Amino acid sequence: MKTRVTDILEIEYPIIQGGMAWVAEHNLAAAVSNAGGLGIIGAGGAPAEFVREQIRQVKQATDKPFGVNIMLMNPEADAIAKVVADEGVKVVTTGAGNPAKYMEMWKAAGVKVIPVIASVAMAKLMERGGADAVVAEGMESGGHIGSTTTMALVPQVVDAVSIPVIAAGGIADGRGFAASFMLGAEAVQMGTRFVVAKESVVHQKYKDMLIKAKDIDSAVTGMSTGHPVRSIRNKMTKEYLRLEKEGADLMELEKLTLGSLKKAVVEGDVVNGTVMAGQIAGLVKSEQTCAEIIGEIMAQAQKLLNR
Ligand code: TUI
Repeated sequence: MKTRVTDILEIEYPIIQGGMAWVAEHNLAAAVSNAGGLGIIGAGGAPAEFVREQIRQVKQATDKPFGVNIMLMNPEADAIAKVVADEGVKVVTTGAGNPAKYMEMWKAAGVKVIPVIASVAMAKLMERGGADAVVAEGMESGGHIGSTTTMALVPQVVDAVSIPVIAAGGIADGRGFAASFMLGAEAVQMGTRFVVAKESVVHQKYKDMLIKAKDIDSAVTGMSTGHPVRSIRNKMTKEYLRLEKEGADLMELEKLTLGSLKKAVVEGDVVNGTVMAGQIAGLVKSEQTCAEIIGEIMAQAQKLLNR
């Protein structure tokens, strides 16, 4: 299936893996790229040299294009932005901020830039700044989210910009893929489904929690701090939401979330850690290889889109 996104990124299938902090490391990124999608290393809060090492590992494991996601709240974002250009990475996606100050450097290095945005205004700003495409991410997503749903956001972004739009948030199968294309998207980005991929190195307890999750099992913490984050409901989210309701300040709230994603992903502490996942977790039922996931989605989508 050819779209402007598959052309620009030189990939076989218009499926991009989310740049999830701690989760999207070199094994997962290489597996998605080898399966014909775009694998992405999630730099998250990692130091720049760690990201360089991850990039080199993916290069060893695949000749296919792959990307790096830069979480712009990372204090090392400037250094990571340079590493991406130095290492000849083909694609960068950004999250949780405005990447304008890096755009010139990346363009000069021939890097394709795809900011993740959660509003029409930010999409227009990114297009004016030279972005090659945008990921329009709805609030169904896991992790740091905006406030508009995928269903409402994607068509409005599609109408507002002429660069290609990639839909994200609440997509985990061929139906979500086909629906996204009906809204005008030219690719999808998925996170939650790839968290439970066989090649994903997240702790088994994290995968099991997503596989067991039902439609209503996620919660959004941090509404009061301006950094809303969606994760699977657990002891941490209950405590966080209770403190938020009582008007606790940022310092007190951060005690619960400092290092809490690593705690869940690496240590498997799904009680006190942050188990970031999207609302679509209820649809994700088993561990499959990235090739199986992509193959299944493309077959289902093609059948639906041909109807
Ligand atoms: O970035 C994400 N998802 C993330 S980042 C992350 S790491 C983290 N951990 C704990 C607390 C906070 C973050 C986990 N999940 N998605 C892309 C995304 N970007 N969603 C929303 C945005 C966004 C928000 C504001 C993009 C631009 C933006 O602009 C603000 C401005 O005006 O600068």
